[in-house]
Amino acid sequence: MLGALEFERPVVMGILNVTPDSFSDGGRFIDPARALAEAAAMVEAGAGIVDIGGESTRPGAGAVDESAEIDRVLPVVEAVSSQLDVAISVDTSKPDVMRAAVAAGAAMINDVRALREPGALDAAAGLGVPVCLMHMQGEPRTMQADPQYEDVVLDVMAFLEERVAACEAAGIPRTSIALDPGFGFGKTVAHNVALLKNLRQFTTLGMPVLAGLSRKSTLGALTGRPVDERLAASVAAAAVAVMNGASILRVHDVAASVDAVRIAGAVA
Ligand code: 8Y4
Repeated sequence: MLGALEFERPVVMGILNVTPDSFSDGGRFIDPARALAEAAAMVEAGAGIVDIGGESTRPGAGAVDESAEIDRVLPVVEAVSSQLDVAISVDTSKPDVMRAAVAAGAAMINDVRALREPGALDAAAGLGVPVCLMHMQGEPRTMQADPQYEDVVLDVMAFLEERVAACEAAGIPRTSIALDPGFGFGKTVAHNVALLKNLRQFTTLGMPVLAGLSRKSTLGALTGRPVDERLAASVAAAAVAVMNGASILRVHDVAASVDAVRIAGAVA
C-alpha cells in the first residue's frame, strides 16, 4: 500500500498511542480491543495511515525497555492489521520492534531518531518498507533545555540529507523515504514557526514531507491554550503545512484534520 511513497493528495496519519496512559489500566498491559476501536474510528474518519507507538517521546519522558515496547505495540499492530484496511506505521527507534511490527503487518517505520540507533538502519533496510526520517536535536529527556541552530531550516535539512545518504548506503532507496523536520523535538517556538513557514524548502529534496504539529506546545504558545483546547490550532496548522507542501499530516483529531487537509490540498 505504501510501496513507493508517492501521494497525489495529502494523507492524514492518525496517532494511536499505546503507552500506559492510553488503553490501559495504568499498568504495563494495554487493551488491543480498545486500541482497535480507536483505529477503526480513525479509518472511518478518513485516515490513510495509523501510526502505532509504544514509546513516549514527549519532552522529559524516560526510555522504554525493548520487550515492554514489543508487548505494547505488537498486539495492536496484529489487531489493526488483521481487522482494518489501512496502512500501519510503527513509531519506534528499536530494531527488534521494527522487525516484529513489520512481521505483524506494519507497512512503514516512523523513527523520530531517523535510524540512528545501533542496528536500526540495517533492520529497516532488510525489511524493505518505507521509512520516515525525523529530525531531533538532543534526546527527549533534555532536548527542550536550550535548543540552538545556526539556521534552523538549513541545519535540519542538512541533517536529513545526511540521513538520506546513510539510508541509500544501507540499501533504502529515496523512493521509500519521507522527511520530517520534527516539530517540537529540540526546538523553540521561533524554530518551529520558521520550519512551518519554510516547510516547502524540504520538498526540494525530492521526497514527501511529513508534518506533526497536532496539539504541540508551539500551538499552545501561539494561542495561549492548554493541550486539550488545541483542536482548532492543530487543524489550522495542518492546513498551513499542506499549503506549504506537506504530504503526510500526523494528527490526533482525524475527522477535523481530513476536512482541513482536503480544503488546503485543493488549492495547494
Ligand atoms: C501533545 C500531544 C503535545 C502530543 C505533544 C505531543 C512526531 C512523531 C511524535 C512528529 C513524526 C507528540 C512519534 C510527540 N511527534 N513522529 N512522533 N513526527 N514523524 N507530542 O512530529 O506527538 S510524538
